[in-house]
Amino acid sequence: MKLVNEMETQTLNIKGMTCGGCVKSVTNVLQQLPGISSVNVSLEQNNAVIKYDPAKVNPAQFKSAIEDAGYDVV
Ligand SMILES: [Cu+2]
Repeated sequence: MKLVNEMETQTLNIKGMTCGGCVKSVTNVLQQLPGISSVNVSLEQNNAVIKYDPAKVNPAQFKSAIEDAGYDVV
């Protein structure tokens, strides 16, 4: 029997996004990580909802990717 990997969802609050370009930057850096199923970044809510495969990526990588792009995770 083959088990499908269980996806997990994490929401991160982000500080420093001011426009659609910021949303795109954050979305892009997160999508470049391995094991990402979907990324939904909201400027209005200042957050990112990330669906990922915990076998392929460590959630700590989300924070450093966002910070490397110049934003803060709060
Ligand atoms: Cu911007």
